[in-house]
Amino acid sequence: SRTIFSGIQPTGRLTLGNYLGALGRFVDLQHTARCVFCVVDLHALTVVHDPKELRRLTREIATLYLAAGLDPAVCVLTRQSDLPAHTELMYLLESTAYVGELSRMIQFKEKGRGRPRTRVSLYTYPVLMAADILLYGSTEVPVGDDQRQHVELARDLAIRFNRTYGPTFVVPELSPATVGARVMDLQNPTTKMSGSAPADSLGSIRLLDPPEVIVRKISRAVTDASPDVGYDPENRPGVSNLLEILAGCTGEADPAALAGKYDGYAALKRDTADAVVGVLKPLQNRYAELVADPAHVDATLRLGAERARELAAPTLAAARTAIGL
Ligand code: AQP
Repeated sequence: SRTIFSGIQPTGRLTLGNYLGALGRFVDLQHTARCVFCVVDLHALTVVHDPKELRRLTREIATLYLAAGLDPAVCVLTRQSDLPAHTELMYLLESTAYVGELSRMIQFKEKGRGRPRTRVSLYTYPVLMAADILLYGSTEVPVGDDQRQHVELARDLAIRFNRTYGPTFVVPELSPATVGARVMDLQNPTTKMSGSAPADSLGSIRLLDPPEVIVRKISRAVTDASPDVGYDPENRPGVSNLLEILAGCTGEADPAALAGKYDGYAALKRDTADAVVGVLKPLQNRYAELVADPAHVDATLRLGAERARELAAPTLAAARTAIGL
Protein backbone atom coordinates (compact mmCIF):
# COMPACT_ATOMS: atom_id res chain seq x y z
CA SER A 1 0.00 0.00 0.00
CA ARG A 2 1.07 3.59 -0.57
CA THR A 3 2.55 5.68 2.21
CA ILE A 4 3.45 9.31 1.66
CA PHE A 5 5.83 11.39 3.76
CA SER A 6 6.85 15.01 3.33
CA GLY A 7 8.02 17.86 5.52
CA ILE A 8 8.55 21.59 5.53
CA GLN A 9 11.24 23.31 7.58
CA PRO A 10 10.44 26.33 9.74
CA THR A 11 13.26 28.47 8.37
CA GLY A 12 11.14 31.30 6.98
CA ARG A 13 7.67 32.38 6.05
CA LEU A 14 6.20 29.91 3.57
CA THR A 15 6.12 30.96 -0.06
CA LEU A 16 4.04 30.21 -3.11
CA GLY A 17 6.91 27.87 -4.08
CA ASN A 18 6.36 25.79 -0.95
CA TYR A 19 2.66 25.71 -1.80
CA LEU A 20 2.90 24.65 -5.45
CA GLY A 21 5.84 22.28 -4.92
CA ALA A 22 4.61 20.74 -1.68
CA LEU A 23 1.80 21.90 0.64
CA GLY A 24 -0.92 22.34 -2.01
CA ARG A 25 -0.26 18.85 -3.29
CA PHE A 26 -0.44 17.32 0.20
CA VAL A 27 -4.08 18.40 0.38
CA ASP A 28 -5.09 16.23 -2.60
CA LEU A 29 -2.76 13.38 -1.67
CA GLN A 30 -4.13 12.95 1.86
CA HIS A 31 -7.19 11.15 0.45
CA THR A 32 -5.19 8.76 -1.72
CA ALA A 33 -2.79 7.07 0.72
CA ARG A 34 -1.57 6.89 4.29
CA CYS A 35 0.13 10.25 4.77
CA VAL A 36 2.51 11.73 7.34
CA PHE A 37 3.20 15.46 7.02
CA CYS A 38 5.78 16.85 9.36
CA VAL A 39 7.04 20.26 10.45
CA VAL A 40 10.73 19.38 10.30
CA ASP A 41 11.99 21.73 13.00
CA LEU A 42 15.29 19.88 13.56
CA HIS A 43 16.26 20.75 9.99
CA ALA A 44 15.94 24.43 10.90
CA LEU A 45 18.84 24.06 13.37
CA THR A 46 21.26 23.57 10.47
CA VAL A 47 21.57 27.32 9.90
CA VAL A 48 21.80 30.36 12.18
CA HIS A 49 18.46 30.56 13.97
CA ASP A 50 16.69 32.33 16.79
CA PRO A 51 15.05 29.92 19.30
CA LYS A 52 11.95 32.07 19.86
CA GLU A 53 11.46 32.63 16.16
CA LEU A 54 11.87 28.90 15.50
CA ARG A 55 9.06 28.08 17.93
CA ARG A 56 6.88 30.78 16.37
CA LEU A 57 7.51 29.58 12.81
CA THR A 58 6.92 25.96 13.79
CA ARG A 59 3.47 26.81 15.05
CA GLU A 60 2.83 29.05 12.03
CA ILE A 61 3.57 26.18 9.65
CA ALA A 62 1.46 23.72 11.61
CA THR A 63 -1.37 26.27 11.43
CA LEU A 64 -0.81 26.67 7.69
CA TYR A 65 -1.03 22.89 7.26
CA LEU A 66 -4.51 23.03 8.76
CA ALA A 67 -5.45 26.23 6.92
CA ALA A 68 -4.47 24.70 3.59
CA GLY A 69 -6.97 21.90 4.22
CA LEU A 70 -4.99 19.05 5.76
CA ASP A 71 -7.38 17.10 7.95
CA PRO A 72 -5.88 15.54 11.11
CA ALA A 73 -8.63 12.92 10.99
CA VAL A 74 -7.33 11.79 7.58
CA CYS A 75 -3.55 12.27 7.74
CA VAL A 76 -0.91 12.44 10.44
CA LEU A 77 0.33 15.97 11.18
CA THR A 78 3.36 16.04 13.37
CA ARG A 79 6.49 17.83 14.51
CA GLN A 80 9.83 16.16 13.96
CA SER A 81 11.33 17.06 17.35
CA ASP A 82 8.44 15.32 19.15
CA LEU A 83 9.73 12.02 17.76
CA PRO A 84 13.16 10.87 19.01
CA ALA A 85 12.87 7.97 16.54
CA HIS A 86 13.92 10.36 13.74
CA THR A 87 17.29 11.18 15.31
CA GLU A 88 17.83 7.62 16.48
CA LEU A 89 17.36 6.23 12.99
CA MET A 90 19.51 9.05 11.65
CA TYR A 91 22.48 7.65 13.55
CA LEU A 92 22.00 4.18 12.10
CA LEU A 93 21.85 5.75 8.65
CA GLU A 94 24.92 7.89 9.36
CA SER A 95 26.64 4.60 9.95
CA THR A 96 25.46 3.54 6.48
CA ALA A 97 26.19 6.76 4.53
CA TYR A 98 29.57 7.74 3.08
CA VAL A 99 31.38 11.05 3.51
CA GLY A 100 31.88 11.08 -0.26
CA GLU A 101 28.19 11.02 -1.12
CA LEU A 102 27.26 13.68 1.46
CA SER A 103 30.00 15.93 0.11
CA ARG A 104 28.32 15.80 -3.29
CA MET A 105 25.01 17.25 -2.05
CA ILE A 106 24.37 20.42 -4.03
CA GLN A 107 22.59 22.21 -1.19
CA PHE A 108 25.56 21.65 1.13
CA LYS A 109 27.96 22.88 -1.54
CA GLU A 110 25.88 26.02 -2.07
CA LYS A 111 25.06 26.85 1.53
CA GLY A 112 28.05 25.79 3.58
CA ARG A 113 30.96 23.90 2.13
CA GLY A 114 34.34 25.48 2.81
CA ARG A 115 33.09 27.89 5.47
CA PRO A 116 34.55 27.20 8.92
CA ARG A 117 31.37 28.16 10.78
CA THR A 118 29.09 25.88 8.79
CA ARG A 119 27.21 23.71 11.25
CA VAL A 120 27.98 20.00 11.17
CA SER A 121 24.21 19.42 11.10
CA LEU A 122 24.00 21.11 7.69
CA TYR A 123 26.36 18.46 6.37
CA THR A 124 24.42 15.55 7.90
CA TYR A 125 20.95 16.99 7.30
CA PRO A 126 20.23 14.83 4.22
CA VAL A 127 20.73 11.76 6.45
CA LEU A 128 18.13 13.06 8.90
CA MET A 129 15.83 13.63 5.94
CA ALA A 130 16.44 10.03 4.85
CA ALA A 131 15.50 8.89 8.36
CA ASP A 132 12.30 11.01 8.22
CA ILE A 133 11.29 9.26 5.01
CA LEU A 134 12.36 5.67 5.77
CA LEU A 135 10.91 5.59 9.28
CA TYR A 136 7.35 5.49 7.97
CA GLY A 137 7.92 3.00 5.16
CA SER A 138 7.21 5.79 2.70
CA THR A 139 6.63 4.75 -0.88
CA GLU A 140 6.39 8.33 -2.21
CA VAL A 141 7.91 11.66 -1.29
CA PRO A 142 6.17 14.72 -2.77
CA VAL A 143 8.75 17.52 -2.72
CA GLY A 144 9.92 20.33 -4.97
CA ASP A 145 12.72 19.92 -7.46
CA ASP A 146 15.38 21.25 -5.06
CA GLN A 147 14.96 18.12 -2.91
CA ARG A 148 15.46 15.63 -5.74
CA GLN A 149 19.05 14.77 -4.81
CA HIS A 150 18.16 14.25 -1.14
CA VAL A 151 15.38 11.80 -1.98
CA GLU A 152 17.85 9.99 -4.23
CA LEU A 153 20.19 9.69 -1.21
CA ALA A 154 17.36 8.25 0.91
CA ARG A 155 16.84 5.63 -1.80
CA ASP A 156 20.55 4.80 -1.95
CA LEU A 157 20.77 4.44 1.85
CA ALA A 158 17.69 2.19 1.99
CA ILE A 159 19.08 -0.03 -0.77
CA ARG A 160 22.53 -0.21 0.85
CA PHE A 161 21.15 -0.95 4.34
CA ASN A 162 18.84 -3.66 2.97
CA ARG A 163 21.67 -5.26 1.01
CA THR A 164 24.07 -5.20 3.96
CA TYR A 165 21.78 -6.12 6.86
CA GLY A 166 18.74 -7.70 5.24
CA PRO A 167 15.42 -6.29 4.01
CA THR A 168 14.40 -3.53 6.43
CA PHE A 169 13.30 -0.40 4.57
CA VAL A 170 10.86 0.32 1.80
CA VAL A 171 12.74 2.05 -1.02
CA PRO A 172 10.89 5.35 -1.65
CA GLU A 173 10.22 7.09 -4.95
CA LEU A 174 10.42 10.82 -5.60
CA SER A 175 7.01 12.22 -6.51
CA PRO A 176 7.77 15.50 -8.32
CA ALA A 177 5.15 18.13 -9.04
CA THR A 178 4.21 18.25 -12.73
CA VAL A 179 3.71 22.03 -12.62
CA GLY A 180 5.36 24.37 -10.11
CA ALA A 181 8.12 21.95 -9.07
CA ARG A 182 10.53 24.89 -9.10
CA VAL A 183 8.88 28.26 -8.70
CA MET A 184 11.45 30.99 -9.31
CA ASP A 185 12.07 34.32 -7.57
CA LEU A 186 10.04 37.06 -9.29
CA GLN A 187 12.99 39.48 -9.25
CA ASN A 188 15.76 36.96 -10.02
CA PRO A 189 14.00 34.29 -12.05
CA THR A 190 17.11 32.15 -12.39
CA THR A 191 17.10 31.43 -8.62
CA LYS A 192 14.33 29.60 -6.76
CA MET A 193 11.70 31.46 -4.76
CA SER A 194 12.95 31.05 -1.22
CA GLY A 195 11.44 31.37 2.23
CA SER A 196 14.73 32.58 3.62
CA ALA A 197 14.79 35.60 1.26
CA PRO A 198 14.76 38.95 3.14
CA ALA A 199 11.35 39.84 4.57
CA ASP A 200 10.99 42.86 2.26
CA SER A 201 11.95 40.94 -0.90
CA LEU A 202 9.64 41.61 -3.84
CA GLY A 203 10.73 38.30 -5.34
CA SER A 204 9.01 35.93 -2.89
CA ILE A 205 5.23 35.66 -2.54
CA ARG A 206 4.43 34.63 1.03
CA LEU A 207 1.33 32.56 1.70
CA LEU A 208 0.16 35.18 4.18
CA ASP A 209 0.84 38.23 1.98
CA PRO A 210 -2.29 40.41 1.73
CA PRO A 211 -3.88 40.42 -1.77
CA GLU A 212 -2.65 43.94 -2.60
CA VAL A 213 0.94 42.89 -1.82
CA ILE A 214 0.59 39.85 -4.07
CA VAL A 215 -0.74 42.05 -6.89
CA ARG A 216 2.14 44.50 -6.43
CA LYS A 217 4.82 41.80 -6.40
CA ILE A 218 3.47 40.17 -9.55
CA SER A 219 3.04 43.48 -11.37
CA ARG A 220 6.71 44.26 -10.68
CA ALA A 221 7.95 40.79 -11.69
CA VAL A 222 10.89 40.82 -14.08
CA THR A 223 10.08 39.71 -17.63
CA ASP A 224 12.20 40.40 -20.72
CA ALA A 225 12.54 42.66 -23.75
CA SER A 226 10.61 40.47 -26.17
CA PRO A 227 7.10 41.92 -26.68
CA ASP A 228 5.26 38.59 -26.99
CA VAL A 229 4.41 36.09 -24.25
CA GLY A 230 6.18 32.76 -24.70
CA TYR A 231 7.12 29.72 -22.61
CA ASP A 232 10.85 29.04 -22.69
CA PRO A 233 12.27 28.52 -19.17
CA GLU A 234 15.86 28.37 -20.42
CA ASN A 235 15.94 31.66 -22.33
CA ARG A 236 12.93 33.50 -20.91
CA PRO A 237 12.87 32.57 -17.21
CA GLY A 238 10.77 35.51 -15.94
CA VAL A 239 7.77 35.16 -18.23
CA SER A 240 7.96 31.35 -18.11
CA ASN A 241 7.82 31.51 -14.30
CA LEU A 242 4.64 33.62 -14.45
CA LEU A 243 3.07 31.09 -16.84
CA GLU A 244 4.13 28.27 -14.52
CA ILE A 245 2.55 30.05 -11.53
CA LEU A 246 -0.63 30.75 -13.51
CA ALA A 247 -0.84 27.09 -14.57
CA GLY A 248 -0.14 25.88 -11.02
CA CYS A 249 -2.88 28.09 -9.56
CA THR A 250 -5.52 27.28 -12.20
CA GLY A 251 -4.96 23.53 -12.51
CA GLU A 252 -3.76 23.87 -16.11
CA ALA A 253 -1.37 21.00 -16.88
CA ASP A 254 0.62 22.76 -19.58
CA PRO A 255 2.03 26.27 -18.97
CA ALA A 256 3.13 26.51 -22.61
CA ALA A 257 -0.50 26.18 -23.73
CA LEU A 258 -1.37 29.31 -21.72
CA ALA A 259 1.18 31.48 -23.51
CA GLY A 260 -0.92 31.67 -26.70
CA LYS A 261 -3.78 33.32 -24.82
CA TYR A 262 -1.77 36.48 -24.16
CA ASP A 263 -0.38 39.16 -26.41
CA GLY A 264 1.07 41.28 -23.62
CA TYR A 265 2.45 41.14 -20.12
CA ALA A 266 -0.19 43.33 -18.48
CA ALA A 267 -3.00 40.82 -19.00
CA LEU A 268 -0.76 37.89 -18.08
CA LYS A 269 0.26 39.58 -14.83
CA ARG A 270 -3.33 40.53 -14.00
CA ASP A 271 -4.59 36.96 -14.54
CA THR A 272 -1.65 35.48 -12.64
CA ALA A 273 -2.26 37.78 -9.66
CA ASP A 274 -5.99 36.94 -9.71
CA ALA A 275 -5.21 33.23 -9.79
CA VAL A 276 -2.73 33.43 -6.90
CA VAL A 277 -5.09 35.53 -4.78
CA GLY A 278 -7.91 33.10 -5.64
CA VAL A 279 -5.87 30.17 -4.31
CA LEU A 280 -4.48 31.92 -1.23
CA LYS A 281 -7.51 33.92 -0.03
CA PRO A 282 -9.45 30.91 1.35
CA LEU A 283 -6.29 29.64 3.03
CA GLN A 284 -5.72 33.06 4.59
CA ASN A 285 -9.30 33.22 5.85
CA ARG A 286 -9.00 29.83 7.54
CA TYR A 287 -5.59 30.83 8.92
CA ALA A 288 -7.14 33.90 10.56
CA GLU A 289 -9.63 31.67 12.37
CA LEU A 290 -7.11 29.02 13.40
CA VAL A 291 -4.51 31.44 14.66
CA ALA A 292 -6.96 32.60 17.32
CA ASP A 293 -6.93 29.07 18.79
CA PRO A 294 -3.31 28.00 19.29
CA ALA A 295 -4.40 25.33 21.80
CA HIS A 296 -6.18 23.52 18.96
CA VAL A 297 -3.02 23.53 16.84
CA ASP A 298 -0.94 22.24 19.76
CA ALA A 299 -3.48 19.50 20.46
CA THR A 300 -3.38 18.47 16.79
CA LEU A 301 0.40 18.11 16.96
CA ARG A 302 0.21 16.11 20.19
CA LEU A 303 -2.27 13.68 18.65
CA GLY A 304 -0.15 13.48 15.49
CA ALA A 305 2.96 12.66 17.53
CA GLU A 306 1.18 9.74 19.21
CA ARG A 307 0.07 8.27 15.91
CA ALA A 308 3.46 8.86 14.30
CA ARG A 309 5.21 7.11 17.19
CA GLU A 310 3.09 4.01 16.62
CA LEU A 311 3.76 4.05 12.89
CA ALA A 312 7.51 4.52 13.34
CA ALA A 313 8.18 2.00 16.12
CA PRO A 314 8.26 -1.26 14.06
CA THR A 315 10.69 0.14 11.46
CA LEU A 316 13.05 1.53 14.08
CA ALA A 317 13.00 -1.77 15.99
CA ALA A 318 13.67 -3.73 12.79
CA ALA A 319 16.57 -1.44 11.84
CA ARG A 320 18.15 -1.74 15.31
CA THR A 321 17.96 -5.51 15.23
CA ALA A 322 19.22 -5.77 11.66
CA ILE A 323 22.27 -3.63 12.34
CA GLY A 324 23.21 -5.66 15.43
CA LEU A 325 21.94 -3.67 18.42
N1 AQP B 1 10.62 27.63 -5.13
C1 AQP B 1 10.09 26.44 -4.92
N2 AQP B 1 9.36 25.83 -5.88
C2 AQP B 1 8.81 24.60 -5.66
N3 AQP B 1 8.94 23.93 -4.51
C3 AQP B 1 9.64 24.49 -3.52
N4 AQP B 1 9.96 24.10 -2.28
C4 AQP B 1 10.71 25.06 -1.68
N5 AQP B 1 10.90 26.08 -2.51
C5 AQP B 1 10.26 25.76 -3.68
C6 AQP B 1 9.51 22.84 -1.69
O1 AQP B 1 8.83 23.11 -0.48
C7 AQP B 1 9.08 22.06 0.46
C8 AQP B 1 9.58 22.62 1.75
O2 AQP B 1 10.80 23.31 1.52
P1 AQP B 1 11.95 23.38 2.56
O3 AQP B 1 11.46 22.97 3.88
O4 AQP B 1 13.14 22.68 2.01
O5 AQP B 1 12.27 24.87 2.67
P2 AQP B 1 12.64 25.95 1.56
O6 AQP B 1 11.45 26.78 1.31
O7 AQP B 1 13.33 25.29 0.43
O8 AQP B 1 13.64 26.74 2.48
P3 AQP B 1 14.52 27.90 2.04
O9 AQP B 1 15.04 28.51 3.28
O10 AQP B 1 13.79 28.73 1.05
O11 AQP B 1 15.59 27.06 1.31
P4 AQP B 1 16.95 27.55 0.87
O12 AQP B 1 17.70 27.63 2.14
O13 AQP B 1 17.37 26.41 -0.02
O14 AQP B 1 16.75 28.84 0.17
C9 AQP B 1 10.08 21.12 -0.19
O15 AQP B 1 9.36 20.05 -0.76
C10 AQP B 1 10.69 21.98 -1.26
O16 AQP B 1 11.17 21.20 -2.33
